[in-house]
Amino acid sequence: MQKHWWHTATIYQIYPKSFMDADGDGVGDLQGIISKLDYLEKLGITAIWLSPVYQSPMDDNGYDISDYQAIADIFGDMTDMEELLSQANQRGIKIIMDLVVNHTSDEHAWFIEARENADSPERDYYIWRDEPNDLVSTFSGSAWEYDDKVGQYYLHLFGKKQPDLNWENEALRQKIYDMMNFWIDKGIGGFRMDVIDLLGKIPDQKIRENGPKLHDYLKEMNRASFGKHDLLTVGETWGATPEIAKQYSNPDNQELSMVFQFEHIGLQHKPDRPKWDYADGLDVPALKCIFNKWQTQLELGQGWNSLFWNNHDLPRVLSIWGDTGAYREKSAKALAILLHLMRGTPYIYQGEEIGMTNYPFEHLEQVEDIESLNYAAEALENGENIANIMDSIRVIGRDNARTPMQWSAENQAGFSSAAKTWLPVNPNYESINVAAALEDKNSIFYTYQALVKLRKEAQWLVDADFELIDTEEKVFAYKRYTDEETYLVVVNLSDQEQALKLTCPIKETIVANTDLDEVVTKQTLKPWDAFCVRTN
Ligand code: TEU
Repeated sequence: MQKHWWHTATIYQIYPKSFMDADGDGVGDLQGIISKLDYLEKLGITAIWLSPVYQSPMDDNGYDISDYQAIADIFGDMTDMEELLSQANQRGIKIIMDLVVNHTSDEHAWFIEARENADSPERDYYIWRDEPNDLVSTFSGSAWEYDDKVGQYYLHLFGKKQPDLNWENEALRQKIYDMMNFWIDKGIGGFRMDVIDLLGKIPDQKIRENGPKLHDYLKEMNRASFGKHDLLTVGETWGATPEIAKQYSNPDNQELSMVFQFEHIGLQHKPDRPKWDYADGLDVPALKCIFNKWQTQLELGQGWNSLFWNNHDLPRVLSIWGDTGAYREKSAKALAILLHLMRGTPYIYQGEEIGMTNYPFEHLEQVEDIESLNYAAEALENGENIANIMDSIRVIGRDNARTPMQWSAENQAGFSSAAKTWLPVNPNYESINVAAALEDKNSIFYTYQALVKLRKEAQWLVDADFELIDTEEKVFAYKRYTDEETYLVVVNLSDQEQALKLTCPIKETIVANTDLDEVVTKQTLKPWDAFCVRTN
């Protein structure tokens, strides 16, 4: 198998509005990110996945792009972007851009021209129909919006201000590849591809994900842009199975490096229910089955996994699956150890490395996220009571991941000098912040730092096979083994003691959040105990 830099990389996701505000307007910006590169270098990450910074009316915080080759004013300008690239590269950090090409903003010049001029080439860049069908938007309501000027409906699988692009149009596809090359020429490290599995949609047949031409488009995109360079490409694919993930990520297919699969994230809500109908607690046996499937079915050389608990669309993992009370630090380390020692490329979402938690949202007025707001409006219309709606938003709404990064115990958590930030700072910032984490040698931060370093240095993390070990229900244990070595990873995913039979002698401790001697003597795991050892 050809080795790439991203096989041993850990990626750090930045949500620009919430990372660091340098100009004091209450919103994060590029200069803010630049000012924190030393911190990221200390953490040791190889690349930053930068959520969108392009020009945008920010209806969906930048996932609604009005110019792919310009920077949003609130974040800075192209000079700042170039400075970020060069300052990051000097520290050995690559920048992965977010590629949002399923849709544009309705304020993109293409859409404006498409609406105004029936004869323009741009008209066919979007998807128009005389009559809507019953496709619904991910952000509630019909996926079709009537346009007065055109006298037809356009498709929007997300917000009304996010019209879907028509990938059947060859000229449009070429424009996208040209835009990708513009960024590649600037020296970026790759692309994270927003809802990439929707590109092959056939709205008339109500096919959204995994349409028949999807992989042709990706092969074409690969040939026309990143294929000639050693870049990381990761597709966001909510509907991927291991079989589908192999189609994307098998090197022979020349499509993408890897995809984000969301099967484990599906455990956050009740089966076959909308995400708002969240599940109580973590179904550990189900989680084990899912990771076992992905780890064993994406064989080395035939596919590659990405590993994540968090992103900007998800609740904070500690709040939904970990512990935010007495075991906050321990459960954060346990979840990190579980994830980072599997095969794949791990992703850390800003604040995860210091154990940030959900925000205690109480009123709808505190909510910014379009998905949550549209859901609330629809649910209220259907007679749902506001307390239940707020309960769902508090547990699973996207704004939980988007409150400002907590840098210190100072005003606004050191994120901004503004009196009011775009989303409020979590009131727990006085104890949960970067400054405190850096001072404490036992903090979550240093466990992440150790895992990132291990990922760079330990070849077995790439090569070794995975085998799930049968244990107590709430214990997640697996082996990674090569011909020469065997590593054992054991994680207690509960706040109860668990029995453990350690049969092999420990040759070397790789990482642990607990006193291993005690575990061995008592053959018992304390709440949230986690470790990795080499057993031969
Ligand atoms: O997310 C895709 C997507 O489907 C999400 O809306 C997701 O399903 C939802 O948040 C989970 O409930 C991507 C981006 O990551 C997201 O931020 C964008 O809003 C969306 O695409 C549209 O670009």
